Amino acid sequence: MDEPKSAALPTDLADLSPEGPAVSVVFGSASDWPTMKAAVEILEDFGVACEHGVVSAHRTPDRLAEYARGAAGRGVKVIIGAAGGAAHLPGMIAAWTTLPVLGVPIKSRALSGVDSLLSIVQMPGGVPVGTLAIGDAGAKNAALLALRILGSTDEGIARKLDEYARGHGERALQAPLDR
Ligand code: RP5
Repeated sequence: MDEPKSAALPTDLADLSPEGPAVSVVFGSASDWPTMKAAVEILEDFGVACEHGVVSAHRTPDRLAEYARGAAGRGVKVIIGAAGGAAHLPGMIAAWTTLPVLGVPIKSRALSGVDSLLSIVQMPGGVPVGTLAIGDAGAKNAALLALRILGSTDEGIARKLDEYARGHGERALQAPLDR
């Protein structure tokens, strides 16, 4: 059986499949994709269906509202939102939906992602965004955290997460120490 591949979001959201995948990975710009590709790859490795694409809080605000408002109804369970600089994307998604939203601060050119981190983490009480680390580690952990959320009700995913954790534990101990 073919592993599920992540579907790219269409330019016009009217063309979205009415049945969405379990996880959505959206980001503010195509320039965020080199970082966020890692999240999509992990979800694909776990055989979890996802979709990915650009949704910008500032450049496409109507698209953001339409996408976020429709996600739960399409069956999406977790949304990963990544943005850099004035990184309002995950917070605005969390304003439009009660699905769990995980925010990845992109390492920005001007301030190395500290701006992105502070923009994402300082949500007002009542509108939660789970904020990950800046950059590559954040992208990877967002996917793993999404899998842990799904794994709380899906034994197959929980089992794969156990195997994954054992694997990186073994790799950590076997890594050669140069002298
Ligand atoms: C944000 O602005 C994006 O998430 C991106 O990280 C940042 C810079 O975007 P570009 O100018 O590279 O398109 O909205």
